[in-house]
Amino acid sequence: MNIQTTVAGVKFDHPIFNASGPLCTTWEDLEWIGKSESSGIMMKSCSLEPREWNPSPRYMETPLWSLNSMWLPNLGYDTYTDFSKKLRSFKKPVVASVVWFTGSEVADKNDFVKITQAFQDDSGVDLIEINLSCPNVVWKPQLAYDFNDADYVIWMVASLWNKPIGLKLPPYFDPAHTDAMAKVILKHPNVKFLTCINSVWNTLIIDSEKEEPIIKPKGWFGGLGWDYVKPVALANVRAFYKLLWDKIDIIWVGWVKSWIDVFEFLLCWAKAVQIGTVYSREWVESFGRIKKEFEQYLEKKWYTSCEDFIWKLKEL
Ligand code: RRO
Repeated sequence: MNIQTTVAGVKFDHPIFNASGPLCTTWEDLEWIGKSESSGIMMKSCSLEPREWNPSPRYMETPLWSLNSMWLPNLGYDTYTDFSKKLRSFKKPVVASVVWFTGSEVADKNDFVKITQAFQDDSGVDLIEINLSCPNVVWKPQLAYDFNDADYVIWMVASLWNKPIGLKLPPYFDPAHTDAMAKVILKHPNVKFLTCINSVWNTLIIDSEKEEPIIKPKGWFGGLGWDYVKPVALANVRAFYKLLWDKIDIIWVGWVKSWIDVFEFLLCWAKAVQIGTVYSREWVESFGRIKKEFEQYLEKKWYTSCEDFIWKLKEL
C-alpha cells in the first residue's frame, strides 16, 4: 500500500504528522518525533525572543474537548533554526512555524520577516507555516481576522520566497470572511498551503463541581479543540477548497484522533493531517496507531493508495 502524499511539492511518506502545539518545543520533544512514525517534524510556533508558559491552570482536556492557553512558550527562533539543521538526519520533512510576537506589547510585523528569513536561509526546514491565528495573545486581535494587516504581513514574507510558505488560519464562521481571506491569499501566489484550523478562540468552560473556571489566563478564555471542533474544521477546509482548489495545492487540518478522521479529512479535500491533542495524550505511539488503523481501513475498502479516494467526497 502506498499512502505517500505531498504538501506544496514536499513528499511525506504518509499523511499523519504532529501539529505545532503540544510536545514539539524542546530538542528532546523533536528528537522523539523524529524517531517516531510521524511523517514529518513540526516545530512549535516561535517568536523572536524565548517565551515562558502562561500561569497554571492553562490546559485541561476531557474525552470531548481540550482547552488551552499556553501563550506561545518557545525557545526563540534562532534555537529552532539550529534544531532544524540537526533534524535533517531523520530524513523526513521539517516544518517551522513562525509567529508575530516579540515578547512585549509592542509587536513588530518585521519580526515575521526576520524569523522567516532565518528559516529561508541556511536552515533544515522544508516548509514554513506562518501562524496568523494564535488564540491566546491578550492585547492583540488575531492577524487573520484583520484582512489588511494579514495582506501586509503575507506580502512581506512572501517576497522572501525560496521555501514554500503556508498560513495557519483560525476558524471562520461567516462565508464573507472566508471569501475575504481567500481574496488576500490569491494576491500572493507564493502562499502554497493552508493549515486549517487553529483552536476555536475565546471559549469558556467551567467546572460546576468546583464552581470555578477551568483555566486561569486571559480572563479564563482559551482555545478549544478536539471533538467539539471537528465539524468547524471540516467546514473551513471545504470552504477554502471551493475557493482555492486550483491555486493552493494543499489544505491541512487539525483535530484528528483516529483513522476515521484521517479518512474523512482526505476525502474532503485535505492532503495531510496534523495531530495535536491525541499526540499529547498518547505521545509518539499515536502516530503509529493511527497510521496502522488507517491502513487497515483502506485495505478493507480495497484502496491501494490515497489517490483512490482523496478529494472524492460524493456530491449531494
Ligand atoms: O501557544 C499557544 O497558546 C497556542 C498557539 Br501559539 C496556537 O497557535 N494555538 C493554540 O491553541 N495555542
